[in-house]
Amino acid sequence: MHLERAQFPDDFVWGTATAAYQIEGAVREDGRGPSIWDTFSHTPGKTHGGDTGDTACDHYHLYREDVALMQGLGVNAYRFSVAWPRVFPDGRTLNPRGLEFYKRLADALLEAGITPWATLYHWDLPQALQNQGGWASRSVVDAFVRYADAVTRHLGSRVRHWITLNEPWVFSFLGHATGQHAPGVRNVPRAVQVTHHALLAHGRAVPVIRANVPGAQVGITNNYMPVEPFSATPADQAAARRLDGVFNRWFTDPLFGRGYPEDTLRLFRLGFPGFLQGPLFPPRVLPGDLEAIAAPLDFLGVNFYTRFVARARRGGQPLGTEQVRPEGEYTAMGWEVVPHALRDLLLRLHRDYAPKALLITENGAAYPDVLEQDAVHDPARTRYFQLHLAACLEAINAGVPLKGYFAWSLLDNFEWAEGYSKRFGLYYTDYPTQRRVLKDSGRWWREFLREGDRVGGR
Ligand code: IFM
Repeated sequence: MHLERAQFPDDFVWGTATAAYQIEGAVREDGRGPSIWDTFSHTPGKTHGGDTGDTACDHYHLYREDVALMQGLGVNAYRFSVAWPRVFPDGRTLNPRGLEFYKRLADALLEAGITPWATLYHWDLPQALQNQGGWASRSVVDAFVRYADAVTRHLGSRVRHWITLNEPWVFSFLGHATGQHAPGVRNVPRAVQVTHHALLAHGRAVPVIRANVPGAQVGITNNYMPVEPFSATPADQAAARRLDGVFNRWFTDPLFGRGYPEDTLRLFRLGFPGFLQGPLFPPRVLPGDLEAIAAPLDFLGVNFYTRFVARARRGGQPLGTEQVRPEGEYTAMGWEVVPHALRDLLLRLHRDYAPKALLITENGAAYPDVLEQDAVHDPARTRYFQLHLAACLEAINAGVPLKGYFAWSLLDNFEWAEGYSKRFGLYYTDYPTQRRVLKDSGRWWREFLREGDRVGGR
């Protein structure tokens, strides 16, 4: 496979991504309050081995070193998230010391010639707001807008690129339906209501961010799960369509002014005869909500890892489908490696929604890395990146306005319910010493990005 940086547009954004709770540690420093992930990870049985983000990668103290690592890789952008509980520890009172950290981080990035891309919400809701109902309560929308306002007013002179939410599907459904993530609720109607509050919080924050940040570029990041039918039978096709509604269209149609998809609304209202009994759980949508959610975006952020192959199955299974796991390559998360699904997804998003720009805000893979004398040999991860970059290139060449790619992740970190057992980094994190070791995949990235410089790719 021939792949070089110069094949991509000159102004392509090349970055790595992380999130606050996954890397920062320092959970009690400078006035930070507890978040739902502190509570959840400290609850016995919720995370692998009882792991918590208390120390994580100690990035709060090592951020300068970490910026130097990015510089070493040759990236021109870095996507991080701001921890809401540092900024509003009790959900109400602004904590200027919390904001200072992000000012220092942004300054270090700018000095290093790396453009900061900030995500406002990557799953760490202040526990104080959860105590008032969290994302299930409509009052969270005002709280989020207030938070977005404070952060962008204070950081807007340094950070121009803003992502409101990371993966609303995940924090809505894994947080409130299956309970695998914080706050660990298992209540499907509540999860559906959460999706609406999340999208509304996003839409209401967009104009506020624009007003605070000169030349702002504002978007949202969805996790996309392309769903393919197991066979061409009408039953399997219908099953795939149902899941596509819940995974993908529910979170994209309203952003682009189409409201919630009718078939998924019907599913939530009535269920499907023979598959799912209803009535179930329509979200409460007030007049004006859908208009707010459809606030124009500068870009759509795409997190892509794998696809879902769906087969119809009556009874028992959620949404009348079961997942088929085809023969093939899988990562340590048990996720199938399917780069063609990324290309097809980008083509579809461009065709169906025509966003001004698309960015891959996360893509990457976990493998069981082993540190051997200061080296980590991870050829499968390098191949994963190469295959997915090739898929991006195919989409670009077919006319998709794909403007950037952020590798997940800069360094191994706290993988939520999986704790530290899953490693996604370009740098290996040796947690006992906090030493970072560049993996072979990171070396490949460094060469790839440098090569582009030599042939004039910047
Ligand atoms: O680590 C997560 C990240 O926080 C959100 N997207 C998926 C990644 C891998 O699971």
